[in-house]
Amino acid sequence: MAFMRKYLLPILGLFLAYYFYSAKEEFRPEMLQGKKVIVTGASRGIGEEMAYQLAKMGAHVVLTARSKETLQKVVSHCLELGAASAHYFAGTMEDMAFAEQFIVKAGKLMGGIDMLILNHITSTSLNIFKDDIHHVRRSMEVNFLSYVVMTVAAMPMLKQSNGSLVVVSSTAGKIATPLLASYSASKFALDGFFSSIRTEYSLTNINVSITLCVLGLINTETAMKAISGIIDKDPAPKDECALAIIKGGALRQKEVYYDKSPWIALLLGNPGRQILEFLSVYSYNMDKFVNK
Ligand code: NAP
Ligand code: 4JX
Repeated sequence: MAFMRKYLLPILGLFLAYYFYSAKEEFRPEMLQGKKVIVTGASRGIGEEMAYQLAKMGAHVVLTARSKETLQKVVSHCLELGAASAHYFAGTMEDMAFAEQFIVKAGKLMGGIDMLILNHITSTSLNIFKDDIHHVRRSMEVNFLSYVVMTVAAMPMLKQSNGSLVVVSSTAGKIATPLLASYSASKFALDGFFSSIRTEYSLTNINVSITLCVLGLINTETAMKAISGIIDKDPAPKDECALAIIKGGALRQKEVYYDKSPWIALLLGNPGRQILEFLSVYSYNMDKFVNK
């Protein structure tokens, strides 16, 4: 009890004060003007919406997904909406060589990268997990491993621009979600990996922001088809969701919560985890790793 009164409560107080009173920068669409942005999974759904919003803000965009024809249409629409430039490279994120080469080519084409938005996922239906190991492997490779491969390839360019990495995840990457075990595992993996390297960057003075976007159910065609007849839940709109992701990345926020219910952000904020992460950092001596 004495320990709690002496240490834990003051720390919690300081932490909450910092959280609520630290000056928050306002988002302005001009922040994206002329910026060099990559969006994966951009042929439909939230990725397509993000491409259009970025185009309206005057960004340079390079898009990817598997379907060449659809990407061509999205790129044309981006140019109509005012993109500084718009290009695509089609390929599958099951192929790690494609994932890496895509980043190299996109970086060369734009002369650098300011923001990398990792958004694609492999197709997933709602099912009780029995024995589909192939889907577990594909989910981990497409939804997680390809994100890591692209991050590695983009990091020299993101360091150069003091840029932003944006990782699109889900509430299924924060809480247990029945019927979506493989998908949920791949989204939890994103949190473990990208939150850990975010702390490493902060401790070793690497100025690349990492934003993890925790989305609830969104009204994309894929999602509406997948839940039909199984879940009766009101989805949030994909255009507003796309803007929330871009804003979070531009403002260099650690996490973005976007869901129909405001309770999600409050309940998943997890002050226990934040305090433990904040405190654990003090036992590390990072001298050995700085500037390596
Ligand atoms: P979506 O509409 O199904 O779009 C998925 C995108 O990924 C498409 O552009 C698709 O294009 C691409 N893709 C699929 N397989 C691929 C592969 N093997 N290699 C490369 N690209 C591939 O998805 P969404 O609903 O917008 O979801 C976008 C993000 O939001 C995901 O990270 C998802 O986890 C997250 N999220 C969505 C919801 C929701 O309710 N919609 C909820 C929480 C989180 P091609 O088929 O042409 O390749
Ligand atoms: C069904 C359901 C219910 C998600 C987050 C989520 C994704 C999955 C499964 C959506 C796009 C899709 C197909 C709740 N949540 C979710 N899903 N919360 O990320 N779902 C569906 C729907 C992959 O491609 C509460």
